[in-house]
Amino acid sequence: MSVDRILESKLGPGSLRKLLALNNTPLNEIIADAIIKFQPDSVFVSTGSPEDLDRVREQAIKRGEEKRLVLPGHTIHYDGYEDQGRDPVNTKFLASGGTSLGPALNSVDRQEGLDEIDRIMNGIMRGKEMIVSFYSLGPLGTEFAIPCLQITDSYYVAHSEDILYRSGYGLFKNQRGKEEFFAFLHSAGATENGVSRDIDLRRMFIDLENNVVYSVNTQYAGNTVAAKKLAHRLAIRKAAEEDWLSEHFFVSAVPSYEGGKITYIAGAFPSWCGKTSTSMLFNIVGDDLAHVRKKDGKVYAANVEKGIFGVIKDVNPEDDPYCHELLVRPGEVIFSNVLEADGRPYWQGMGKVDIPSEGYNHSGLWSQGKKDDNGKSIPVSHDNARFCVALEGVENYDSTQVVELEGIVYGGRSSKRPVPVSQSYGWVHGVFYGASIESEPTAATVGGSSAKVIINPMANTEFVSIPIGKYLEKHVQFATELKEPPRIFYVNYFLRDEAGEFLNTKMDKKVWIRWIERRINGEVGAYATPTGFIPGYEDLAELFKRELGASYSQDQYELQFVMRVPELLEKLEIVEKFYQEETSVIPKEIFEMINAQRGLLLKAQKTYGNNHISPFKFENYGVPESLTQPF
Ligand code: SPV
Ligand code: MN
Repeated sequence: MSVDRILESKLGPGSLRKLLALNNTPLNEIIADAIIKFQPDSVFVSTGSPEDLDRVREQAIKRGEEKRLVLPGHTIHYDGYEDQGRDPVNTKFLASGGTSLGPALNSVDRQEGLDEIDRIMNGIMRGKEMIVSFYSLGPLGTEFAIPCLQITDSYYVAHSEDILYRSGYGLFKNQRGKEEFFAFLHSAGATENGVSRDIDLRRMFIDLENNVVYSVNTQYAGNTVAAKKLAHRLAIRKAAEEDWLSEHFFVSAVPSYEGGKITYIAGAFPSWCGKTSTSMLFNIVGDDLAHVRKKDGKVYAANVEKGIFGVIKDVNPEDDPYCHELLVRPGEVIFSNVLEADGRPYWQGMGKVDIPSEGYNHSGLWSQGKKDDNGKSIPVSHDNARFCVALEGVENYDSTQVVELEGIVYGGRSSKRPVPVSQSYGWVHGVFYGASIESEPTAATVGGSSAKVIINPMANTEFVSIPIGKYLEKHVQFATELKEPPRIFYVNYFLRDEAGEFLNTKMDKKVWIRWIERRINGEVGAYATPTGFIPGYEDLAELFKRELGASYSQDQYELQFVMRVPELLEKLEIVEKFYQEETSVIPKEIFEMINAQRGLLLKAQKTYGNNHISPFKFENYGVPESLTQPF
C-alpha cells in the first residue's frame, strides 16, 4: 500500500488534513510505517491547537488514564507499581557494531535492538488510538528549536507532553529529510487496571543513527515523555557535533537587591537533590533541561521545556512555597502516584495536613500500614511521585526565552564533604566540580559509606550518549575563546553532624544562591581555600538576616565551612578511580585537577596540623595557581 493509502485508512478527514498541510514526506512515511507496525484502530493528529489540546485532556479521562480531582484542572494518573521511575537497565543505545560506544554506555547492537523492538511492538496498538503530536525542544523562532515528533497510544503521555513542551507543529512544514527532526515512538502496551502490564518487556531503545527513540510497556513519564530524558540523550550527541551543550540544568533568574539587574544562573544536581526547589527560590526559567550556546563571546541558555515534572515529596508551604501554591489552587496539574481520597491528592511531606487513613494510591487500594510483598510499609505516595504543571501562570516564572548565562552551579548530596557553597578558581576547575558531582543514595545516613557514593558527571551520567571523555572534553573546550566564561560554583545542601542531623535548614539554599548572585556581580568578597573561594562569615550573616530573617552564628559557619581534609581526599580517590576505569580518553585537565587538588589538601593538612581545618584559618590563604590553570 502507498503511504497515502495507509494514512487514509486510519486517519479521519480532520487528522489527515492537518498532517497533509505539513507537506512533509519523511514525516508521512514514518507515521505510515508506525501504522503498519503497530496497527492502531485509528490515528489522531494534534496540532497543539486549543481544540486539539482539549481533546487530548478529555481522552485521557475518558480512557481511564487520568481521573478528575476536586479542584478544577487537577487530574491524577497512576503508573504500575513496578513502573515508578526511569529504568536505566532497559534503556539502551542502539549502536552499529554493538559496543562502539564503550562499555560505560548501555548499548545493544543496532540491528539486534531493532529486531527486538519490532517483535515487541508488532501490533501493539490494536484496539487503541494512535496519537501524533509535534513539539519543539527550546523556544520557537530561535536557533535552539529542535522539532520533535511524538507518536504514542497514551493520552496521558500526550497530555503531559502538551503541558511540558512548546508545540512544534509549524516546524514540520516542508521538511525534506528525516534528519531534520527527532522521532519518538511509544506504546504503553497491554494494560491491566489502567497500567502497563508487561513490565518485563519494558524497553527504551535510542537509535542514535536515525534520531529515533522507541519506548514500550511503560507509562512513567521519565521513560515515555520522550521530549524529556530520551530526547536529552539525542540532544547531547547533536550538541557535541555542533559545539553547544545539552545539560541537565535548571535555569533561574536572580534579581539584584538594588533592582535593575537580573542574573541568570543554571545548575545541575542529580535527582532528589533539590533541583526543582532551587530553580524556584527566586524566579524560575526552567527546572530540568537547558541547551547552552555561545554567541559573540557570550553564553546563552534556553529552557528546553515550558513546564515542570517535579518530585512532589516534601513540597509543603514552608519548604517550597511557590511549588506548593501551584498544587493547591485550581489550574491544570497532573498528579502521579500520590494518594487520592475523596477526590483530593495527598503526598508524603505535604505539611500540616491530616492524611486520610485510606484511599487509592500507586499500590491500589491503600490503608495506613499496608505492606508490600516484602513486608515493607507502603507510604502514602511513592518517593518518586510527581506533579506535572505548565510554567505559564506560575507566580515567579521568568518567561524570557533565551537568557545570558553568568553562573553555573553543580551540586550533589554529601553528608560529610563539600562545604555548602564554594566558587571555582576558573572554568576548568569548575568543569572539575561538575565532573566530580557526588551523590549518596538518599537512604544513606550518618557519614554514608563511601562504597555507595556515586560519581555523576554534570548529573548527566544516565543521559550521556557519547563517550564520557568526549563529553568532558566538550565542556573543557567550551570556554576557550570566551573572555568571561560563566562563573562555576558547587553547593551541598546535605551536610550532617556527628549525630546525623542536617547542618542546614532547607531554606538555607536561598542564602547560598544569593551569595552566588552577589559574587558574580562583584558585590561580595570571598576567601580562597584549597578547594575554591568560600563566603566570609560577615557576608553570610548579613544574607541570612536579609533573605531569611535569621541569625547565623560563627559556630554554625565554622561547623558548615570546616575543611574536612580526609573526607575530601577520600572523595578524590573515588573520583580518580571512576575516571581511571573509564575506557574513553578522559581529558588530561581532569587528572591535573585531581592531582592539584590532592596536593593542596595534603599541604593544608600539614600546614595547619589538623584534619578538619576551620574556615577562619584561611584568611590569608592565596589563590592557588595550580587550580587557576589553564583558564
Ligand atoms: C529526573 O529524575 O531527573 C527527572 C524526572 O527530571 S525524569 O523525567 O524521570 O527524568
Ligand atoms: Mn531531571
